[in-house]
Amino acid sequence: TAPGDNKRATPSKVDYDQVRKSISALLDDNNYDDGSYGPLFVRLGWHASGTYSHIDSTGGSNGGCMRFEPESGWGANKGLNLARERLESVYRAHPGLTYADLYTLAAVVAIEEMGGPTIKWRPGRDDHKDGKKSPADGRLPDAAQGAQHIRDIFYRMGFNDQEIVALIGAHSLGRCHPDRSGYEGPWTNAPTTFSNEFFRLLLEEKWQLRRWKGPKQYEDVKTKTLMMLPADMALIEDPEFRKYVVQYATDGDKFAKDFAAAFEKLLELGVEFKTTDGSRHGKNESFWKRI
Ligand code: DDH
Repeated sequence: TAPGDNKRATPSKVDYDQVRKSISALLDDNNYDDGSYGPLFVRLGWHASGTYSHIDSTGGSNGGCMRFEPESGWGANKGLNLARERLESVYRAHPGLTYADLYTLAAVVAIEEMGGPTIKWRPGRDDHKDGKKSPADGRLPDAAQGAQHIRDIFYRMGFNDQEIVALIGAHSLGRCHPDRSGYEGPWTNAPTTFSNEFFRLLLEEKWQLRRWKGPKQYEDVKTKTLMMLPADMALIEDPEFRKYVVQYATDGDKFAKDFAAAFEKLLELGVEFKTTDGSRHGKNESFWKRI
């Protein structure tokens, strides 16, 4: 080989087990939120991917464009700069790793480390050099809206009602921050543990409008410490969504399994993987085993 050929490692040379370990080491921090960056990493992977439209095949996690304007400045992405900054050391330690792969793998590792299911993940996302290919703002869901809006947003990505409910079960994790979204508080009593608690609480607690100066949100009548967004309440108000809320509230294993499948699909929207057999979209089991 000519001198200099191997200066930059190719993605297949990246040791993704080591990348996973580097991400895991960044999760815990007693001075941050509930003691973990995990929920923020999950939101990062979701917002990187959730811009996809199957109508014109734009958006999605490929490109890693959230690190550039305009996506970095979108209201919906407020606070995610903290996740990207925290992951910067991982990017630097692994030549050949792309931001686009890193943002999605961070979400996968966070879910697994917080007790969630194993999610199939594979590398292959490219980084764009700027944010020129980012779609216009407005592709991520608005928490103030209801079932119709949720369907508009997620059908555009190619999801059905069951997948939508499973995905939003990620609100078992994390909390709302007044300086980011304007909303306040956690959904569950264990915001750093992946579980079906979000669905159980939706059905089992009584929810009332919170009286405060902030945006319209709900609080549990009993303790007033937990919250629901209007868009969360839509999952029990809409009969079709509610059917799946009931299923997942009673069967945590089914939720974990369906979530893993839907989240894997989410992270791959719009990504053209170059597989070893030359096919572009094919799922290549042996490739997964190698990473
Ligand atoms: Fe979400 N989410 N999300 N969400 N989300 C917020 C936080 C987190 C909506 C609104 C909000 C998903 C779907 C929806 C996570 C994961 C996922 C916040 C608070 C708002 C508002 C942000 C802040 O103030 O810090 C709406 C609306 C929807 C919808 O679909 C209708 C999905 C699909 C996921 C996913 O991961 C698959 C996570 C995790 C958080 C907690 C972040 C944190 O910092 O903690």
